[in-house]
Amino acid sequence: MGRSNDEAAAALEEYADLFALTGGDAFRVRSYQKAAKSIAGFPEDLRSTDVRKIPGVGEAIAKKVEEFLARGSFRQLDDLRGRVPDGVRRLTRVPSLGPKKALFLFQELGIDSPDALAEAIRAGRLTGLRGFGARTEENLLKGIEQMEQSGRRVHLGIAMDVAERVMASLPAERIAFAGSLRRMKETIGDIDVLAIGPAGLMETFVRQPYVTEVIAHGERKTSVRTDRGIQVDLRVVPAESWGAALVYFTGSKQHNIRIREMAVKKGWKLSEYGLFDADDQVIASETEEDVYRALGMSWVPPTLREDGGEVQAALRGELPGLVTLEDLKGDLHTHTDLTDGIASLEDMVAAGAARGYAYYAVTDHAPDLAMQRMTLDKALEQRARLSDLQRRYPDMRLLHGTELNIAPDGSVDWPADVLAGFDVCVASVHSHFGQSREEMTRRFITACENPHVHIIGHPTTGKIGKRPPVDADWDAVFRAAARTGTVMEIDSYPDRADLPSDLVRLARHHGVKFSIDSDSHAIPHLAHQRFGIGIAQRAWLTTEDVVNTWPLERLLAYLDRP
Ligand code: DGT
Ligand code: CA
Ligand code: CA
Ligand code: ZN
Repeated sequence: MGRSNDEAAAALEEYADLFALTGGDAFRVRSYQKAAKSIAGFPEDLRSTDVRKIPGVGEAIAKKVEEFLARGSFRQLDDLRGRVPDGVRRLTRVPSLGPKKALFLFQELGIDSPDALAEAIRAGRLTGLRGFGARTEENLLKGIEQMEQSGRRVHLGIAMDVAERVMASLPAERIAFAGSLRRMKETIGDIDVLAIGPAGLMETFVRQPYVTEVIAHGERKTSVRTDRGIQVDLRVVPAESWGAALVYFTGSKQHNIRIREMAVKKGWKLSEYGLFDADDQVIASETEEDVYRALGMSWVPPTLREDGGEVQAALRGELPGLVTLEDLKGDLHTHTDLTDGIASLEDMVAAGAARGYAYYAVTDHAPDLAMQRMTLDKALEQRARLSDLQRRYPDMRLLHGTELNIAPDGSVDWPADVLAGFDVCVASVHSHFGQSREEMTRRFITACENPHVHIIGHPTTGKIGKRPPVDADWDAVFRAAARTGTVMEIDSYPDRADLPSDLVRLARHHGVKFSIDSDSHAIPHLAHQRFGIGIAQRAWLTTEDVVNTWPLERLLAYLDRP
């Protein structure tokens, strides 16, 4: 996906926000949002396509996009930016606030930024206002805090995009990313790139079009800010210490400290240049394997390097055989344009087949998410189309599924006899995020106990930098999931990353199984499973733990659909 797609989509989304904020027609707001999604998910670069070919892009939007491509903005956007202070726009992004309330606060109380809102809540200025109870105020404060914390960190999808662009733009002899990105953390503070020569590499780097600011410019280390906000540190390292540098800059800091202790115990020194004996003679430095082997350990996969027991396991030669992308045999959570996806059933299925899957589940939304206008008739019609399509794909089993909504009391959309007709039922929370911990826990347990619910989708429902995870007693939820054989999803969509790896590890401890799904709303999203694999590896999962690595028969038996 070309970056002009992402940027144009972001501009349209901003325009939709501002348009809604200034009282614009809700139908048009939706059409801008839809077009933004459509553009972001369009597989070809905008600059080499006729924008009008993209679904959801009519003449008026096409003109705006073309103007955006020509000069980085469009007239109507400039206009609205002029009318709404920047702080108010940031205010709309406070999780659980939303544009209507944000504008109300701005007009009635002059609150013009997230900081100003926090201050007003603490000073009790919102007390007694309609729609702002004590629980709401508490959630708003939590949201503001979360926004500040994650403000400078970006999700893995953005960081990976930037890193790949940086690496492709530099004529290095050897280049790789390290740091939290290589460890596949859910959020990334800055991107660390290591390179070997040639002379002049740093000069080439600072001249790249994605560089918006040069923070530090040296021959060994250069740091820049990029047009996606995130900082990139480029380090040029000597060829003979490539392995030691990779170990050092991959981290984590805690992992480094742990292995440096081992070196010290042997009377050695470990640095970014190598492992050295007491006489400063190099013992190992060229490859990571050499360094770990000299310390008496097997090579540790980067996703495990968090000082979570991996060093002890590597010393004993007992590291787990981690699940890999190649192990995945299918996807159990995907959407089509019948609800909020942008590609047709036929196109999504073809894309799944192109990935070599043994099975592929279509799980469009169910009726309680009223916005999606789903009906039983539409679902059944889709089922018929899917079984027609099946004839074209002898090597891939098509599963007809649905993504149900878990109501506040834990019930789901359809009656049991309708649910029984689906091959796969994913059930997710899409509303009432602010329930108390007790209510939320009960809600999830009730959903797990429903014999027709196979998978809990994006369980914490958090969105990185946008919406905090819901509060639940996860130990109790995971115990219920293990007892009922309910699968917990690892939603690979990088702004969700849900479950996150720490909760996956906890769930695994309770005996829960997982499915690593893309939650695709467009064809390019299918590739997001690689981020879910990162989460799974960080939680030490093997193929035994992940149901969509299993052969079809075993999967169906587990889902109880022989
Ligand atoms: P981030 O950027 O916040 O997402 O996390 P990292 O892990 O990428 O951290 P960063 O960029 O500060 O540093 C990259 C790696 O360099 C880090 O994972 C380990 C190594 N490193 C940095 N500072 C230290 C240090 O003071 N001691 C040791 N042992 N290693 C360090
Ligand atoms: Ca970093
Ligand atoms: Ca760094
Ligand atoms: Zn969902």
